[in-house]
Amino acid sequence: MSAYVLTDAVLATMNASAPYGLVPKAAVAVEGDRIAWAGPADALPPPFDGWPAERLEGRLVTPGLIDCHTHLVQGGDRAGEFEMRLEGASYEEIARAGGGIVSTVTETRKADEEALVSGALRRLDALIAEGVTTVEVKSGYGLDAETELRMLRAARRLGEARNVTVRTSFLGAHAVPPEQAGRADSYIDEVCLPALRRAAEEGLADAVDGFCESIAFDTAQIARVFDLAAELGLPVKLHAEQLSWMGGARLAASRGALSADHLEYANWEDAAEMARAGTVAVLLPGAFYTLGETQLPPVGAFRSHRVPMALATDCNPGSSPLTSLLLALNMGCTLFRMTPEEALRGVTVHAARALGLADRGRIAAGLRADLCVWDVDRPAELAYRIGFNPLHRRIVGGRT
Ligand code: DI6
Ligand code: FE
Repeated sequence: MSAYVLTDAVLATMNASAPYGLVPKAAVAVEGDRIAWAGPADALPPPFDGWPAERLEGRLVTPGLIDCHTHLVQGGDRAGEFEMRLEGASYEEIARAGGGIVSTVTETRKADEEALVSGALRRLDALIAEGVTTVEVKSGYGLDAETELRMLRAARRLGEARNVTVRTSFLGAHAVPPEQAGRADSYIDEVCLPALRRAAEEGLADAVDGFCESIAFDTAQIARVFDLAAELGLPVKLHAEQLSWMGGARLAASRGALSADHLEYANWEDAAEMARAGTVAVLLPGAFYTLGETQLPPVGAFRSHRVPMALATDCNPGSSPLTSLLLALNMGCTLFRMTPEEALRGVTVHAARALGLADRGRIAAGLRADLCVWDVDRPAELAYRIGFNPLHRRIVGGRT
C-alpha cells in the first residue's frame, strides 16, 4: 500500500472550521486510497513525518471535484435545435413538436452500448481534465426497458474505463416516449416501473430520478416512481421547478430525497421543507444560461434556511451542453450570485451529500484520497476565471 505526504500546500479542506476550511502551510498524508492525516505541516506527527514527502510549492489542494448531475450517456446531438431556439422557438415548443428530449431518445435507441460508452468518454474526459473525480450519470434517453438498462450499463463501464467514481441514477420518468404520446400514466405503470425493477435487480441504479414538469410528469406520477424506489431501497432525487412550479421540490423533501435539482421556480416554503428533510438544492446554471431563463433560483431562501447548495453541469445535449464544472462554478457566481466559497462547496462537500456519499467531498483523515492540486494562489480563482484550467494534478483514491 502506498504511503506519502504532500507538503508545502494550501489546503481548502471544506471543513466548517474557516472560510473554505483553509489551512495555509499545510500537509496531507495519504495511505492507500485514504487520507491518513491533514493539517498544518509543522504539526505533522509521527509516523507521517517519516513518509516520503513531495513539496507542492504553495499550490492549492482541494477535494476532488464532484459533478452530481449529468446526462453524459446520450446518442446524437441537438445543435439543430440550438439554431431553432436562436430563431425564437422555446425549449417547451420544441419538446411539444417532437424535438427535444424525444429526438435524443431516437438517437440513443439506435446506439449500441459501445457507441454510448465511446460518446460519453469524450465528455467524461473533458470533466476529468478539470479535476472531476466523482460523477453522477443518468439514464432517461431510452424510455424503454432495454435502452434504459443499456444506458446504465454504459454508465457503469465509464467507471471501469477511467479512474473516476461513477454513480448512476435511473431516470425512466424523464419524458413520455413518442409511442406512448398522451398516455403518461400507462407509460409510468407499464414501462417505467418494470424497467426500474430490472435496473434494481441487475444492480445498475444507485438512485432514482424523475422530471416533474408540465412537459414531463406530474407529482402523482412521480410519487408512484418514488413508491417503487422506496420498496427497492433506492434513494430518490428529482428535477423540480425548472420551467414552472409543480410542487416537485416538496414531494422530494417529503420522501427524504437526496436532492432536488434546478429549482428556478422553487419558493421560500419549498426551501423550508427541503431544509427540514436535509434535501440538497442542486443548482444547474448551464441549463439556466442555455435556455436564456430569467427566473433565478431562490438562493437567498436556501441560504436563510441553510439548505446545502450544490452545483453541477447537467451535461445533456439539449438544455445544457456543458462539459466544464469550472465554468459551472463561475456561472453559479455570476448568474446566481453565489459566493465563490458556496460554489466550491457546491462541487465538493455538498455535491457528495447530494449523492449520499459520506466518504468524500472534504479533506479530513479517514476520507477517500480524492484530491486536486491547482496552480492558483487563492480558492476564489477557481470560480473567477472563465475558460481557464489551472489543474496541476488529480489524485483519485490516492493515485495520480
Ligand atoms: N431537465 C433538463 O434540463 C434536462 N432534463 C431535464 O429533465 C434536459 C434534457 C434534454 O433536453 O435533453
Ligand atoms: Fe438534468
